[in-house]
Amino acid sequence: MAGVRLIDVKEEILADNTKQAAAIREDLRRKKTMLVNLMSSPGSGKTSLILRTLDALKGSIKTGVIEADIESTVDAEKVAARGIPAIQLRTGGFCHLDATMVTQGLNALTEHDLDLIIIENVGNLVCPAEFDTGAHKNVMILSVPEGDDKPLKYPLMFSICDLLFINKVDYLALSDFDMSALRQRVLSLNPRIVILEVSCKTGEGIEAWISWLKGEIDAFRQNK
Ligand SMILES: Nc1nc2c(ncn2[C@@H]2O[C@H](COP(=O)(O)OP(=O)(O)OP(=O)(O)O)[C@@H](O)[C@H]2O)c(=O)[nH]1
Ligand SMILES: [Mg+2]
Repeated sequence: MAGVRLIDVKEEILADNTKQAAAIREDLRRKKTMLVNLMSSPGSGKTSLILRTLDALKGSIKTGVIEADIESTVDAEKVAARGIPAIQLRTGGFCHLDATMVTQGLNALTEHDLDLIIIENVGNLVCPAEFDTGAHKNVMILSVPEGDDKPLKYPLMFSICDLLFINKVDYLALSDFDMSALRQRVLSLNPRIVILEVSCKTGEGIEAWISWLKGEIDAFRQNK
């Protein structure tokens, strides 16, 4: 390897991203807009959860949504149909959002003076966990049909989140999903994570989520 210069590009990319994410967090703190980053694998219920959240916050918390997908505008259309400011970021193949992409979404929402912005990250349990988006809170969904072994396979995502939804609990009776094993696996990675069992189909657990979210927004506004 004599004479060969090694440049660790991944570390450089992540370091630049971390700096920009910190700037986003600070800027939004000044504007009193809380940013929540929602992550999960494809189809676990991110958009369903966002729609439930928007319905519950209507009239009390001014909310906007940044949708991110490799292709299509279908998720942003569902949000916009509720009269909520929505931006669709098309990543064109990238499997996660980074702070630069989030900045583009935020710039497109500035006119709305929002209390809360929710990011629906690209459906993926791996890459989004590595890139700080500038969010004040990171939350994730694991749905029952995906299985209780996912914390063993994708530990980073479970380690960095403040809250975990176990969605699609209406499927529990049809499945071998072991809730207590799942909880143990998650809590051994991240003892402080809040775990909520929900169903976006029946509405079970949504009230507990809204109460957690409103508490976090209050604390954020008081700069706690
Ligand atoms: N039975 C059941 N179905 C659900 C639940 N939540 C979501 N779904 C269904 O699961 C499918 C995927 O839900 P989405 O909300 O689109 O999932 P997503 O994570 O946004 O998907 P991507 O954006 O493609 O990654 C839809 O058919 C939903 O109706 C639930 O709690 N129970
Ligand atoms: Mg979606």
